[in-house]
Amino acid sequence: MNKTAFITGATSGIGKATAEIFAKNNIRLILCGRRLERLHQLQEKLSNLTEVIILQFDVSKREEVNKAISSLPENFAQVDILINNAGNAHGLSTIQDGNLDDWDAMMDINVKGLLYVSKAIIPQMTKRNDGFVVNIGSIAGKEVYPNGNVYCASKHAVNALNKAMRIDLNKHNIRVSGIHPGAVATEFSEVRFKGDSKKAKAVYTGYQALQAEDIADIIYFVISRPYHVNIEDLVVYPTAQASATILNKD
Ligand code: NDP
Ligand code: 8X3
Repeated sequence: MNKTAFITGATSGIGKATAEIFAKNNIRLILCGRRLERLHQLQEKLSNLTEVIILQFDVSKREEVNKAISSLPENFAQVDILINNAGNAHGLSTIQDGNLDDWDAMMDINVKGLLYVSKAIIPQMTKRNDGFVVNIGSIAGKEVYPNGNVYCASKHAVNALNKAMRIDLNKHNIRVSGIHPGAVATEFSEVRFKGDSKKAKAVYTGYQALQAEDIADIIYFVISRPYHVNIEDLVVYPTAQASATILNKD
C-alpha cells in the first residue's frame, strides 16, 4: 500500500502494534510519542520494511504539536492515514475523590491532544479531498463504569468527535472510523495505577484479554477496505468480557 500513516502513541501497546502491521504492509510511517528512545528503537526495527520517521512531542502541548508536524520533510508532508491513538487513563476513583491533575491529564491528552493533532493534519486532507482518520476510543466512550468518570467522559468526547468528523469531512471524501476496545493488555493499566504493577497485572488476569496486535489487525482491516467502504464504528471486547464491569474470570 503506497500510503503514509501518522500514528500517535506509537511507543507502546496498540500504537506500536499498529506501526508493526502497517510496516509489514508497506505503509510509510510517521511514529509519534514522548519517549524518544522507544521511537528510535521502533524506527530501527521497522526501517528494513518501510520508510520510517519519528516525531517526539506531547499531544497535549499545542505548540509542540504544531512545531513537530510543521517540521515534517517534504516527502512525508502528505499524510494519508491519521491514527489518533495516544491516550491513557490516569487514576480510578470516585468523582468526590478524584485528583485534579489526573483529570487535567485525561482531558488534555485524550481530548484536546486528539484535536490538536487532527487540526494540524486534517486541513491538508480536505484540500486533497482524500484521507483516512481512525480515532481510538474505548468501551469507556460507550458506557460509564464506577470510578471511571473523567476517563469515560474523555472517551465519550472521542466518540462524539468521531461522529462529528464523519459528518464534517463527508463532502471531502475522507473516511473516519472509531474503534472502541474493551480490555487490552498493554501498559494502559500501569499508567492508570501509576506504576503499581500488581494492580495493573490483576486487570488482565483470570481471563484472556485482548492483545495490542488484535486491535492493530482490526485497524489494518479497517484502513485496507476498498475506497467506497467506511467502517464507522467498531466495539471490540475480549470474549470473556460483556461490558466494562462484566467479566467471566476463572
Ligand atoms: P499504552 O499505555 O500502552 O500506550 C499509550 C500511548 O499513548 C503511548 O505510546 C504513549 O506514548 C502515548 N501517550 C500518552 N500520553 C501522551 C502524550 N501526552 N503525548 C503523546 N503521546 C502520549 O496504552 P494503549 O496502547 O492501551 O492505549 C492506546 C489507546 O487505546 C489509548 O487512547 C487508550 O485510551 C485506548 N484504549 C486502551 C484500552 C486498553 O484496555 N488498553 C481499551 C480501550 C481503549 P509516550 O508515553 O511515549 O508519550
Ligand atoms: C480502556 C478500557 O474498561 O479500562 O479504555 O475503560 S477500560
